Amino acid sequence: MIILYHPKSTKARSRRFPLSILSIAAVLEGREDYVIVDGNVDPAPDSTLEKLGRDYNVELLGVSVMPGPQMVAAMESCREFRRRAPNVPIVWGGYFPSLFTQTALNAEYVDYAVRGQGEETFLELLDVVRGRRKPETVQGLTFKDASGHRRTCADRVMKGPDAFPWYTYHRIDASKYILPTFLGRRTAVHQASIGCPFRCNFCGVVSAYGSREKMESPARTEAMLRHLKRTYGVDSIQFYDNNFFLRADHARELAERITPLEMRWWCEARIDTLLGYDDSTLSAIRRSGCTMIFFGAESGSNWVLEEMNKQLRAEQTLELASRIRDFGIIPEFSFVVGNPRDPERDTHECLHFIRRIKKLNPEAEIILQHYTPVPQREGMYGGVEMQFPSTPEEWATERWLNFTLRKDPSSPWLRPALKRLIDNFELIVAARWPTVQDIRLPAWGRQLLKALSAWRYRLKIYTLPFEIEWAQRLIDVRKPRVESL
Ligand code: B12
Repeated sequence: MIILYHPKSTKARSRRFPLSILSIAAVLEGREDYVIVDGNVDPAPDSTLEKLGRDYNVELLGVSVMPGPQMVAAMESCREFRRRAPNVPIVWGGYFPSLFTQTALNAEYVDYAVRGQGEETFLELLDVVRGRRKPETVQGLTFKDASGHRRTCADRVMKGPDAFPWYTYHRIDASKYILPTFLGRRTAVHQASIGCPFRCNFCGVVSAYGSREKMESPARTEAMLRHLKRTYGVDSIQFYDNNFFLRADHARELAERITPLEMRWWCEARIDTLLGYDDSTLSAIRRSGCTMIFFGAESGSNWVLEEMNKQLRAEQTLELASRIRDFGIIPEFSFVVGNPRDPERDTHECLHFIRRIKKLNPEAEIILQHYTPVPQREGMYGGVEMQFPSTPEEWATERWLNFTLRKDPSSPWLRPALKRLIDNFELIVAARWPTVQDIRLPAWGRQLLKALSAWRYRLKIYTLPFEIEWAQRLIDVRKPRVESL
């Protein structure tokens, strides 16, 4: 028996298909005896793991680990599982071991770390634990040898989604993962590509997957969505792709294929890519149900965009904000504010830029994040020198959890007053234009927030917005962005 474990990563109301584990399950289906344990659904996953360990001959525990709270849950469960079943090997896969391979292996309870795409590596690792193959021959694997030394095998060349079987939705209780959002009553998730061809130096994807992107064929995406609609009544989709659109012909074909499904959908895209599409392609995308697109605008200053290696100009963001309005697609622009080279200048320029966007397109939604360097394969830190933790336990401390969640990165270059300015500005913009994504927000709450924030926004008075915080608590405003679900 093989256990695939997806530790708790989010609250029940934000639960989505655990695609990372479903993709490993897909290659085991029909050939191996396996079970999926999802901490987002199972209220006591550690007892389930323990019971499985007792009742079955478990050959391998495969754990999916994303940086942040999921890593903490993985750490606690694995520690406990190792104590109760010391002979069962444990492998970690996902973004945490891909980005922090050595750190993951510094835990006594992690025997193997899988870097990047996991399907084939996991199958080959099964041969290793069954004594049929030497670990050093498995691409994408890092392991501890008999004397405890770390051995890193060559990287695995990534394959496109079409090379692997469909997700095994039938092996989980799908109804638990299909929930209402502003897109529809039954929203599901799908990822129709892997990797990203850009090399923005603040993003972890390039370190985990290299700088290539492989896309699913439009025919397969259509077939999967059709299956989700027919079998589970799904009426809307959130695409997880890091970069949903790469080529106009692909986007056009996909849009035409999925139009008859009448689903509303959300995705992430690049500003420059979309600007390159002609009007008829953008209309086809809209007709196919595209409701909102998340764009990493990152900054309103070209010197910062260059620093981030974003390969984008701020003027392009303004152009897109205005053009996309004609097609009825809501843009959601994300900014990373407080660049360490000159955090004051960056912040002020960025806030000014956001005001220009709002003038061009008041519907545009704004997300502000504090600049947080992302360790890229234990070496580069987005241009900043920082000492990162060397064990999962240290990553689990409050200081580093806050850092990972970008809540309070405690960056030495971000003065508390500047951080407050960023947070207050975000709060006031969010109140002035409450997001359409908040389906729980009553009309009176929307009006109250708008009324309280309008004068502040107009007069640029961002300090001490207590009354808005109070109103948000009163209405129980949450941050219901699809992106952060
Ligand atoms: C969905 C998602 C979430 C969901 C998770 C929902 C769920 N199902 O539980 C939620 C919203 C909770 C979430 C939260 C966060 N996320 Co997130 N998330 C994603 C997203 C969009 C998709 C991940 C996914 O499912 N991909 C599809 C699957 C098929 O791919 P995969 O996960 O890479 O899995 C493959 C391999 O990694 C490997 N693998 C994975 N697991 C396993 C297990 C085994 C045993 C093996 C062998 C292999 C293996 O094989 C798989 C198939 O090839 C990615 C971006 C992206 N598109 O990848 C960001 C991403 C992973 N998230 C990220 C971050 C930063 C976070 C947060 C810290 C953000 C925040 N500020 O709050 C939080 C913390 C999460 C937590 N609680 O610990 C970063 C991670 C990199 C980094 N910078 O550290 C990413 C890459 C986004 C980004 N571009 O920055 N996230």
